Amino acid sequence: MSYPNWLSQRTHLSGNRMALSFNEQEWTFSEINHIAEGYAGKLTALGIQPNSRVAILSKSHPEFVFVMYACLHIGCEMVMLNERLANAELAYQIDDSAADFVLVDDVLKEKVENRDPLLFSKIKEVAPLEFAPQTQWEQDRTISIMYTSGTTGNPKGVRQTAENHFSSAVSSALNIGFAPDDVWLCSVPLFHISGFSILMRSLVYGMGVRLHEKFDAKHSAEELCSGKVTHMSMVGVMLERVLRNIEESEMTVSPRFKAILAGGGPIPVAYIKRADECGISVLQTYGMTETSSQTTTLQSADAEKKIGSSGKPLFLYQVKIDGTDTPGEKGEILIHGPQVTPGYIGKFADRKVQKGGWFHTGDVGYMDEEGFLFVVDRRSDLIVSGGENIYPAEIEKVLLAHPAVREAGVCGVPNDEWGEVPAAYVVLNKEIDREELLDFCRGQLASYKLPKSIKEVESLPRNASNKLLRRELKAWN
Ligand code: S0N
Ligand code: AMP
Ligand code: MG
Ligand code: MG
Ligand code: MG
Repeated sequence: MSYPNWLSQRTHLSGNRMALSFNEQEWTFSEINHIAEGYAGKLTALGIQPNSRVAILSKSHPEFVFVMYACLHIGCEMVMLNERLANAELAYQIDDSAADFVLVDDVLKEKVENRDPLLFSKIKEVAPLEFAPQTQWEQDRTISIMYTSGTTGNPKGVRQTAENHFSSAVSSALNIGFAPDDVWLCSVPLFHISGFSILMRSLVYGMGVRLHEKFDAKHSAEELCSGKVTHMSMVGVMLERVLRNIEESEMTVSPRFKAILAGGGPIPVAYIKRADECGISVLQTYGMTETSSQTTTLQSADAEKKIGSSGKPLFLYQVKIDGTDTPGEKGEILIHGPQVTPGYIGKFADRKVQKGGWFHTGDVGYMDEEGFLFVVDRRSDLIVSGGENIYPAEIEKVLLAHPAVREAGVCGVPNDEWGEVPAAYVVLNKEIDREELLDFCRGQLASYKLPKSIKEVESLPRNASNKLLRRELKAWN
């Protein structure tokens, strides 16, 4: 099975509609398609071909979108790099993905030294070769690869195919609805599925995307009130900041604004109530990189009576609780549907992602009598800080590499701003200044992963087979 090239098809069907807007500039689908074809000719001249694996590191601005759409036209697999990561973390992903090319926004070039990056400025200067876009996209074509942290401390590269993205976009529209003049505000990162899925919806629906280079709560609040946008995706901390801006200003939310899609982690019920007071409907969603964004979403009509729930599965999807059909009984959340990744790449390429046709999320939840999903606990030990995932093992590994550290244990602790943040406990060989230890971590970990506290202890809680008991660490806080 194949799809027609989405960019070409979208241009053919609704070329005059607004595709992208950034600051004061706007591009229609015809314009963006033309620009993307131009970039594709340049990338072809640089040696990029169908099936090339291309890692991309960029800030959120139109050029990033042009480059990605050019890669779509050529038929590349795009490895989406997180600009917040430390150089060592990026190097791991570039190596693990065996990327043929690394395309880099000039302002981020220091992050990928010695990687022979193709800078955006260089791409722009190249004389293009003759280029004809692929006409058909195989359903199982890998469009994007996103790294998600893993229990062992080694991130896993998740494949997201054309079918995954297509079904995700269609299911989202069947749930949320869609009108031709909808505009989705994107200030979540384009390298996460939260942001990338907005581009996929744009191509599939012919919907406009309003792009912000960086999340700025005041700017976002103004957009919600100006009537320029109809939807916005957010994680909890963003929602809180935007609400505070609206509450503290004279502004009111435009009647044109339809909904906030809120996910990436639990959304405190208090935020949803505050949003309601501001006249904003919040659609709470449960999804992940492995499911190309939403799997369940709570309709605004159900928001009040099912507050705290992540809703029901979208039309094409199924969710069940492992080992039980009894409402209220907790267990691992299992997912089935065309949005589920076919698997990982690199080190984890052989790992089976489904058992008996079901993707095992590692998250714990229950269904109520009416089939609404409540997520009660995250995959083992996963810390979600402001929508960014952190596994304790990533931090422990780095701490242990320091000669002064004999043992290290990390767990998540509740935090008002970020939801949860990492806290570290160390057994030392010799005295060391906390700041020195943090500096050591700083070179190897993204700054959001730096432990918010490091406490020295005599020993760490372990079971009979010497396994670290992170749950007990948690209780120490
Ligand atoms: C919340 C954000 C915007 C905060 O970043 P901000 O304020 O721009 O920070 P900076 O100015 O860059 O840095 C200032 C200091 O703050 C630290 N910091 C930044 N972010 C974090 C963080 N997350 N946790 C802890 N600290 C953080 C910096 O390190 C810096 O510190 P110093 O000064 O010490 O260096 C930003 O974090 C953000 O964009 N978060 C959202 C990320 C995201 O989108 N996550 C979702 C990932 N999940 C998915 O994509 C699957 C779910 C999904 O698809 C979805 C999710 C949401 C909505 C819809 C969907 C959907 O299904 O469609
Ligand atoms: P990622 O793929 O990196 O975005 O991580 C997805 C993980 O975030 C899920 O497996 C959950 O652990 C967590 N998560 C996402 N949405 C929710 C939600 N609505 N409630 C609780 N946890 C969530
Ligand atoms: Mg992740
Ligand atoms: Mg107000
Ligand atoms: Mg050591």
